[in-house]
Amino acid sequence: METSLSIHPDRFQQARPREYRTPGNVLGVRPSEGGAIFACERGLLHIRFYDHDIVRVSFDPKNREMDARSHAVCLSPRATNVEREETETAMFLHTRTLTVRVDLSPVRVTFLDRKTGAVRLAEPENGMLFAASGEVACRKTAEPYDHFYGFGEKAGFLDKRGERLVMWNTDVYAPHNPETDPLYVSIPYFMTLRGGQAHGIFFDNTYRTVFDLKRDSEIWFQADGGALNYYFLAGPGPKDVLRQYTDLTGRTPLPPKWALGYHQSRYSYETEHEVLELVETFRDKGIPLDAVYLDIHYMDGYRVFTVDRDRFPNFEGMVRTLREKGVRVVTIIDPGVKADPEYAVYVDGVRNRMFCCDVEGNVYHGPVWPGKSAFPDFTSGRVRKWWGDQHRMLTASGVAGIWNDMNEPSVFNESKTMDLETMHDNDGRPGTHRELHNVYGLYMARATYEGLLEQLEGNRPFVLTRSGYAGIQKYAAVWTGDNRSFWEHLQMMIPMCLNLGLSGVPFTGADVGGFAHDTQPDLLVRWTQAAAFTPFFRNHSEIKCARQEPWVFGPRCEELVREAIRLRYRWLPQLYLLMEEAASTGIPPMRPLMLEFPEDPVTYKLADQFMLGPNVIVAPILRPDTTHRAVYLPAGEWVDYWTGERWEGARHILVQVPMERIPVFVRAGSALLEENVRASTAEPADELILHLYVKEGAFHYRIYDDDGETFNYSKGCYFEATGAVTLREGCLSVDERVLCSAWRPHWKRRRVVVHADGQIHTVKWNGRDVQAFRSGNGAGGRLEFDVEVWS
Ligand code: MIG
Repeated sequence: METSLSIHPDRFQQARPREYRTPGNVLGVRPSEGGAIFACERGLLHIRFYDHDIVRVSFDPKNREMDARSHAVCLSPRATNVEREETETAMFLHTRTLTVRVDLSPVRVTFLDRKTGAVRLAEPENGMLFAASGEVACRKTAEPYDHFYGFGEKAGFLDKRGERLVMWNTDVYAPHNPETDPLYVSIPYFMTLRGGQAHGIFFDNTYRTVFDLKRDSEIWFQADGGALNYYFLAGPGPKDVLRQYTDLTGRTPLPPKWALGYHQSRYSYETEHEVLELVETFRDKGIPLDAVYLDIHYMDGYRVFTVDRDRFPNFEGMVRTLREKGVRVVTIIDPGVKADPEYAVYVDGVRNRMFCCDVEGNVYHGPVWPGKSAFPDFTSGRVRKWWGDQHRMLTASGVAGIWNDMNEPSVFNESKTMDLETMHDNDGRPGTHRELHNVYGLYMARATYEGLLEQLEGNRPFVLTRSGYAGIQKYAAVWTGDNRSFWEHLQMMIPMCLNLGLSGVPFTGADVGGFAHDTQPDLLVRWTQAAAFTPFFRNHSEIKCARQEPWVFGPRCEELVREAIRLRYRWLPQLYLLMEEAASTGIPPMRPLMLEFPEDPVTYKLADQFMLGPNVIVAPILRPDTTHRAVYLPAGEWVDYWTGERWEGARHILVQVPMERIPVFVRAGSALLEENVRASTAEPADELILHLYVKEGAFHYRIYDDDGETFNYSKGCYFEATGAVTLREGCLSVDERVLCSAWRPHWKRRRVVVHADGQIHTVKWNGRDVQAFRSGNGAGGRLEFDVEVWS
């Protein structure tokens, strides 16, 4: 807690400007593969295209060419046709879409549109800087109407203009305020929206980095060490930037279906009996459930890869019983290994040099849950393999997913992490913790993912992580850490997940109900309703606060929470379809409106509502005692999911929201998939419901399904169909085509529900007339009919 003393005038000193140096003039240029190398008076500038619309810039004051290795980038440069053009004063590198101009005296880098010659991103004079301390910095020209998104996991609102953001993975239990920074995950990447067009910068530097977006006319990004190494992603649309960024750093593999169900957690469910009873209660009460989490109490004295046999005498049996009930178990694993000479993991780790050491070779120890602990050096492939292998004792018992916590790494000391001089092997290129701190969590998640991949016999791993760096999406889902049961934190969940999604991480969510602080029934209801539409959906709360399972506040609250969870299960095929698209495009299911409507300035800061896919707007209630809210509907026609009422967009509307509802709007001229609700995803869905929100004209839909569990889909074993829907003068026709039927979905019935606002006199399905019946009442005219399941 601070008092007014902290703003005493004597304490307020302007930071002294650093003694920055500049590269000076270019002395010589030579062409290099996919680009060129510029020898400057001080330092070396290396430019290389990774594709026609992705270009890497690396300036190193120590004259090193660009480093071929990256902790995040998995794209090898694609063969790109680069034309070089030299004038007296500048060198131009052209691809078919992008031009990089390098002015020679002094050196300066500008990105331009190849076709129009328009400047996409400019640098002021002295745009590249470095200091004797090893610091590097870059300045770029900003426009007054620029908006900035991404930056991974950040508190506060959607548009980061006016902020100064730090990347240094940090365990923050409290507070999570709009100004709390940094948090657990560092993704030194952002997207600029400039007058409807977008470009991206990925500053691939693992040292502590800072992004200064406070100034009107320029932005800064700066790192404590390493090279000034960044990628310019040319867009031109925001979705193009996301595609380019995820081309570079990878995409989330399709998760198992169960990972998209409802998950229940608590710090901690402490005994076998408690866990079994918990699951029984879900089943008795008809509340769907796919996973239960075991927090640190399941271990023996917080020793990772052990089980407390007093609390869980028949751990394997418990996991098996739960699995039979359709519920998976996810166990927590922290990086800290208890320093205990009678504990095999520690002994083995010390003897085989698996732990981080100082440069002289002494194991680094720091206090965490188990007391004095050592920390595996995940930057080494050898250690990752060893760590991955440890999971066998869990996977052999049937554990289906792993939850990586404390992997910033968090240490209970003054600096909150390991000593900065601690060394990492970094696969043979040793570096300090100062350099590699930000990738510790990334490599732990990778070790876990790769271990599970080997052990789960062809089933898709599920890893949840608290910490990460750019590229974390390849290995894990990310939850936003220790929030609290505050309405403000329900509000903050939306921009936090949206910016993670814009940073390449689609599989995200917050602790539903709030982790710390006692939740309240109305907050739990509203939170569950909102989170039913976030990709990761887990209720979690801490040891010292009130319990928050769906039923603890009595029957009324239980009923509302159950309905919200059931709504999630209805929507599962839609979410799965969107996850499948995210896996191939990088575009997240949960997205800000600006991603779909980059030309509409009303969407630029909008973060109290979001989209699920390209056609659904979700506008949760984010305040107590609120039964109305304003919803912004962008241009187009929108259909109220609950009432069928139609709204012309490009305006705000006021909607009435009773406690049992969450406002949802579907774009007219699009489709939605639903299934019958089940106790868990382990039960096959019997029925697929295709909702067609029609309007005069035509649109397409897509259906996707696979076994939901294995990687067979990647070998072609999936189901895919597309449909073309046309409505003309009361005649509706749908033509559906199966593109792949190597996988046979479980659906036994197929229902089509047509939401229209006018008379439909004829319905044709694949050219044949069908008899549809009218259903529903109120504003929405609905027609329903069944069609044959694909044979
Ligand atoms: O701060 O394992 O964010 O979800 O329940 C304690 C106990 C360490 C922090 C995680 C939280 C988890 C808790 N952990």
